Amino acid sequence: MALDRVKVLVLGDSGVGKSSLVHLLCQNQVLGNPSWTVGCSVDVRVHDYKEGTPEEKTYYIELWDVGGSVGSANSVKNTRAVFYNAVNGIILVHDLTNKKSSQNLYRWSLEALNRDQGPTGVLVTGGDYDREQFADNQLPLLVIGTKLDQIPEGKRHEVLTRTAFLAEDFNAEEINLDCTHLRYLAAGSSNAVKLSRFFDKVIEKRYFFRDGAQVRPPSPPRPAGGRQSAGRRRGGAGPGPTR
Ligand SMILES: Nc1nc2c(ncn2[C@@H]2O[C@H](COP(=O)(O)OP(=O)(O)OP(=O)(O)O)[C@@H](O)[C@H]2O)c(=O)[nH]1
Ligand SMILES: [Mg+2]
Repeated sequence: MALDRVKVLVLGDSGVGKSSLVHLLCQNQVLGNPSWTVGCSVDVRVHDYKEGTPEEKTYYIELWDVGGSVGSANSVKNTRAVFYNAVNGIILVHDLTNKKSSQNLYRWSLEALNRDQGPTGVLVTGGDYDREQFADNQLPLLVIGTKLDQIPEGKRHEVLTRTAFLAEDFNAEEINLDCTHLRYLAAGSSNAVKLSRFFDKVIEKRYFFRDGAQVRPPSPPRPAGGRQSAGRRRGGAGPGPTR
């Protein structure tokens, strides 16, 4: 039986670790030797909505890993715009060792939400962020900081305080991790719980709610003694990596 699916964009500057993260999420493996993503690469994670409850149901989460090569030139942005249709959620990825990559998340999100242009077509934000631009945003967002392993112990507090503010700006939960180790997303960990909550939210917005009102009841309960399926992933699905 075909599963319902949702589309989640994975956005951020080139080199922050988007492909590494997606590989971890979908293949449950560390990506050995990543190269630049050209265009977009799609991979799929199998997610159990409300796992362990009577409403549990399995969905495909399509993760659209958009190459982060710089470009706010209209031609580059227009090329990326084809990936921004019918999006159900966005994972914003930044490199904890690189402040600029954090700042640029404002631009990435505004670009994907198509709010970065004034009526004149001029870019409204030059890195300056206006909270109001997100006031009516309904799309679930998640902020993920990578390369936690590269932050010296003594600087962690400062860096993590900064990223907490960043996530607050987006009204999003945040996860900070090292994409070169599986343990950061281990089943049952607080990161895994946050991730699962985010995907549940994306599914709810897509399938169960419109403008805050329920449009479709959650699926009927499963028979008692449902499957054990924590953090399952499906390999090699979707159009596959483009590299
Ligand atoms: N130490 C460390 N290295 C990481 C981490 N995440 C990613 N990297 C490395 O950072 C480099 C870039 O990672 P990618 O996953 O290719 O980055 P990307 O965001 O997909 O880049 P583009 O495809 O160009 O947009 C690779 O060498 C990764 O191995 C991390 O958490 N810790
Ligand atoms: Mg990539």
